[in-house]
Amino acid sequence: MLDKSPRPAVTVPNDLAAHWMPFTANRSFKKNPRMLAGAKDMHYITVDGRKIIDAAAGMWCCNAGHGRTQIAEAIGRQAAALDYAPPFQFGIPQAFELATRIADLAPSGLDHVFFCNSGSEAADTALKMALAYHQINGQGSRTRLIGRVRGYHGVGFGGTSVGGIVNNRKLFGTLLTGVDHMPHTHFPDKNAFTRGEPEHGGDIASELERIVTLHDASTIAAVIVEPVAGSTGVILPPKGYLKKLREICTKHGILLIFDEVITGFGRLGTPFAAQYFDVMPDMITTAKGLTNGVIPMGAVFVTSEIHDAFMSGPEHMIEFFHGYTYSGNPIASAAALGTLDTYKEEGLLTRGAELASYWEDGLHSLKDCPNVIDIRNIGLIGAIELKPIDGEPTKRAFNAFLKAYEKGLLIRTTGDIIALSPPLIIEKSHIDELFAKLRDVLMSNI
Ligand code: PXG
Repeated sequence: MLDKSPRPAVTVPNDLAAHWMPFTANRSFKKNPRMLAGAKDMHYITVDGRKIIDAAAGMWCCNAGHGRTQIAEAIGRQAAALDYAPPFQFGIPQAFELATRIADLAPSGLDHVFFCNSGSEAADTALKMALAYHQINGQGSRTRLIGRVRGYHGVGFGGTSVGGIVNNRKLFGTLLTGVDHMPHTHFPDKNAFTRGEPEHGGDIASELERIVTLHDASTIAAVIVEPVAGSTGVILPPKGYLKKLREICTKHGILLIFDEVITGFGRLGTPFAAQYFDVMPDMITTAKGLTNGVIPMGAVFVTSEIHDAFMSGPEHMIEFFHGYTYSGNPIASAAALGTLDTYKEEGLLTRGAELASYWEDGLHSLKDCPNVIDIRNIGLIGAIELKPIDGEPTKRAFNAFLKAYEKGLLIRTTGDIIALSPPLIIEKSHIDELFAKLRDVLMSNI
């Protein structure tokens, strides 16, 4: 029998059972929920009115901080004027304007943009484009996709297949066939406590050459990597590594895809990591910071060479059989345009460069705290790796996460690593506050 009795209007529901939360320890959360009710600039407000400083930009997305009126107003105006438009065979001016503006921010050559709704969809879109491109180009034998151990490209079957985090893969069957993985670039023995790009390990890029020799270049479509790996706990590219990958891909006609879902839109102090490292990929995938995290949206940037290869055949025919109901959605496009205006007016896409050394100094000042086995940083990204508790991996970092929340600090943890990626509006005083709180956490017997 359905219970049709009216429910009282409550701010926080008593029953948390129905919502199966993503990437969350559901039972632990529901015993002791962490509920957020508001956010402004650098802070969240909990349902019980506590102020929490955001050291994670939500989850690597709110680069302009929270509660930005320009974005909210752009969304409101767009919802009133045109709420939804079919994106197949129809267009809206905002999506075209947005594509032009973000293509202008991207490294020159990446002149075309395909919209989707998330980083996962961006990864799957880029992989499908790579396969289709080679087919159209008369190289249909190029079907293999190469990812990297500890890589993260979202949770679609494509992204999961090229991804390299075992817990994200192990329960999901055989995934895509014809996928191989390069080794990761984490060498704590040699690079621990490095500031910025690690000195050692760039040569590991030559493992790609070994993989090419094994399968033959004629079977390989694309290589996908995060320029800075985020989800796995911040792994940096050693000096020369990305350039070497580019050289090997170029030599063998393999497309190079940079997954810039976390590095795109200013995280390293340049609009994209490709510019920071001065390495030009054939495609870039983005999401998160594109709309300041406010509305789901992703985008894949491609070179004219790739785009133009599709623009053949009869003109009345669809060129690429791919797309989403919400590709270039009006509200998402408006949110992204409002976000870009905010980034531009406040110089946020390059602000990280000004703050990086102050950030680095604050982060590395935690070196003396107990159980800290590595600290690494680049742009406005930081990571603190903790010594695991014997026999209980991940617990120490999770304890730190809980303790931080208690003390008014929001961080991300993965494995035994604390990852930090604050909004790019952060001030030096916030950096001081954040690391003082974190010191307090690390000193508190976690
Ligand atoms: N690629 C990369 C590089 C990412 O970091 C995705 C793809 C997937 O994006 P969507 O929008 O489908 O979630 C991501 C997502 C973390 C963390 O704590 C990072 C992500 C997601 C969840 C947690 O580092 N990034």
